[in-house]
Amino acid sequence: MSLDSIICHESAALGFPAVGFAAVGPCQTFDRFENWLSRGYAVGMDYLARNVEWRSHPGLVAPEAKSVIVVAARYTAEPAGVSFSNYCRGRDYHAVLRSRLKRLAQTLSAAVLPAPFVCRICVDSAPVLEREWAVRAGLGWIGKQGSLVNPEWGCALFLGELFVNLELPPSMPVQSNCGNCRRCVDACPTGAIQPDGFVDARRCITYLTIEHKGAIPEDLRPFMGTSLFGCDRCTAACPYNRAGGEGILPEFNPAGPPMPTAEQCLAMDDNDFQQRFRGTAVYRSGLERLKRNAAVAIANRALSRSR
Ligand code: B12
Ligand code: SF4
Ligand code: SF4
Repeated sequence: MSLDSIICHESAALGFPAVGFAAVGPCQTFDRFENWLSRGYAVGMDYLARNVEWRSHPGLVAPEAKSVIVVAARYTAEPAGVSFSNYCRGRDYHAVLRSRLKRLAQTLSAAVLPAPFVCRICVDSAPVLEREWAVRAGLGWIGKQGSLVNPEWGCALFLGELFVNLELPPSMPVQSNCGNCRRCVDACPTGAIQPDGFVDARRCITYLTIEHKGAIPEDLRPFMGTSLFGCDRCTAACPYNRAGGEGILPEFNPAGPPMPTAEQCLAMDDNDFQQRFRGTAVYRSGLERLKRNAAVAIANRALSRSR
């Protein structure tokens, strides 16, 4: 079997419904990233403004890499009627994708023997423009809300990469197919999605509930509704998302213990928080922010009842 067939076969066996390859080279949209930063859209995510030029070429983070293997893992896009985004309602995707990519790397290492195999795994863990690499590896196109949209699976996807010292045949690019649709743009309550496709994180509920430190700006609180962690609105709106659970990894299966209500979050102590959220994406953000979000959600609910 050829190396690319081995990778495709093994990726599917590891539960990645989409995989593709791109040759390592300069990033094509680094200027877009710099433009996004210069407009202040990264707001309190200081780590994005550090070592900015590293994102301009993967060779700076993985010097021996010749190709990048990009995989996508599916999570559910179906509205669940809870205030936690679907993407955090299972195990932390960083750990889940990383451990499966390690297995893919082991398979590859054995397949290329006796040649040396060098690789770097990335799941939002290195200064890499992951969406650009997903487009270049033929996994889909950038939708109007800024997400990678796969024609078969939609946009409720996590991305992960393996930078490898192997020459792999680059995948065919996929043509953008949003057409006149603008459901995601219309679904965004805060106007965070700009006409040129940038997301102004200062107005994005995902940023505000997960990354933002300190109080939520008062003018944006009403738009959060009852959101406690993340926001699915622009993802869930996309007609390319597939119904049903096909291809969703068991770790991301939302049929786990019920998510707490805003009142239950407010009543949590550190111990309760650790018990409920250790190993999930919520854990990274901490109890203090969750309680802050819960207070906003409760106030919003009270306000909407009194109207
Ligand atoms: C910072 C960040 C955020 C910020 C800012 C988001 C943003 N749109 O910029 C906040 C906190 C708001 C956020 C929110 C979410 N995020 Co986020 N986030 C990131 C992170 C760490 C960096 C993104 C970044 O650099 N943004 C700056 C902008 C300018 O870059 P960009 O969005 O990557 O856009 C590039 C492409 O669009 C490219 N491009 C545009 N057109 C074209 C055309 C071609 C041909 C090519 C080649 C490239 C290209 O140009 C841009 C610059 O390179 C990445 C992980 C990573 N290291 O890449 C995850 C990541 C983008 N996030 C992800 C997810 C899942 C989300 C949420 C859905 C989570 C949620 N449910 O709450 C939301 C979606 C919000 C949205 N509409 O984007 C996934 C995306 C999966 C996907 N299907 O695209 C990533 C890749 C993490 C992962 N490993 O899975 N996120
Ligand atoms: S995640 Fe929510 S707030 Fe952010 S761009 Fe999408 S719809 Fe708007
Ligand atoms: S909702 Fe429509 S415009 Fe937005 S990404 Fe999906 S197809 Fe494109």
